[in-house]
Amino acid sequence: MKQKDKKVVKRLKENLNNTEVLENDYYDELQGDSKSKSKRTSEKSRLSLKKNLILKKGRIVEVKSNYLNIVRIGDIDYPCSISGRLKQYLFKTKLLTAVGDWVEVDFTNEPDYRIEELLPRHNTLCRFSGDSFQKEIIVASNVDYLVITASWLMPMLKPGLIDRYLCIANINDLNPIICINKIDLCKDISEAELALSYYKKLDIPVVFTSTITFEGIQELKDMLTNKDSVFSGQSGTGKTSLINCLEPNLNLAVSEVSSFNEKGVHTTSQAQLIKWSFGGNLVDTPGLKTVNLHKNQKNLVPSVFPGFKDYTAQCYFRSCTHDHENDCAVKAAVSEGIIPVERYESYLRIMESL
Ligand SMILES: Nc1nc2c(ncn2[C@@H]2O[C@H](COP(=O)(O)OP(=O)(O)O)[C@@H](O)[C@H]2O)c(=O)[nH]1
Ligand SMILES: [Mg+2]
Ligand SMILES: [Zn+2]
Repeated sequence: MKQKDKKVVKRLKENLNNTEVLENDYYDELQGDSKSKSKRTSEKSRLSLKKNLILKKGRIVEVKSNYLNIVRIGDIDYPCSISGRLKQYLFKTKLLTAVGDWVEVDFTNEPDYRIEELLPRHNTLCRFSGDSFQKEIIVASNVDYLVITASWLMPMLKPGLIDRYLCIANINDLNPIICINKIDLCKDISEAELALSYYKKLDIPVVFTSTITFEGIQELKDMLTNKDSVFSGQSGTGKTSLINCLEPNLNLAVSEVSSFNEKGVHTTSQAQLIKWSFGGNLVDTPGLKTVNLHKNQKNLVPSVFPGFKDYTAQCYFRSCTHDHENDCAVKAAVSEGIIPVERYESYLRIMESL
């Protein structure tokens, strides 16, 4: 154990003097990414679960703080605290729980509702704190779709940005949907089809929409029905308009709230799970503009870049970066015209930026 970690463990032990936790458990929590951490937490917490609790399964729809979570059980939202037992396993994460988490709530001391168990997360959508620590922050968990929102014009379609979001979707285990909005501004639809053909060939769902002519709105709604989705994309592409179009009654404060208010004071702008009337949920995440690729994820990009997966296995070097290496299946596919050179250049730009 590193000296620095030893100090942290000592301090944590002092804070938790009533609880029995193995030193290894502390060390565990200092390691690994949020996803594996949450899995371990869930496993360990189950081992020490108290008896005779009245547990009901629910889903976190809002995280107000580490002390107050809103949990939806059936159709009712309950304010819940987190049991001390659970906290001890989660101490190293900035926020213990995330919107979208499935949890078990104890009703023994009603109306003092307490989260006693965190069920394993299927996936987590993470971003990295802006400060120099670049700490991983879970924006939401158990999300089905990342709706990558771009506009045909104003702002102009940037396939390079779509590539970046597709990498993020792959890394986070989210299913992508590419939504090209403002299609009313496209004079010739075959141009748009051509621009997106690479992704369509990869079986990534692409939908062309307009919140003015309503083209594609029903198609998008059908895709999102009974699923949990998060919209992400450059500002001005029409995310708020699309959401209000899908759910006119919502009239969202779809919050592109920056994390600083006018006075420059930091406001917590947490995610929220909002029910669609047609089934499923919208994950409204004010901070999602900052979802980004982290430099520690650079080694993943050669395999998660859209369309590269099948080639990566055929490269001579197992950790081929498809750049300077000989015998590279990706570069071969580019020279044969199977992978468009624009996509390959986009890949190189992403790699260079990390
Ligand atoms: N032409 C056109 N403009 C749109 C469409 N959807 C949204 N807009 C406009 O694009 C601008 C940005 O929309 P907004 O929903 O705020 O984008 P957001 O920043 O991604 O949430 C607004 O002026 C909208 O009126 C569309 O389908 N076609
Ligand atoms: Mg908006
Ligand atoms: Zn290669």
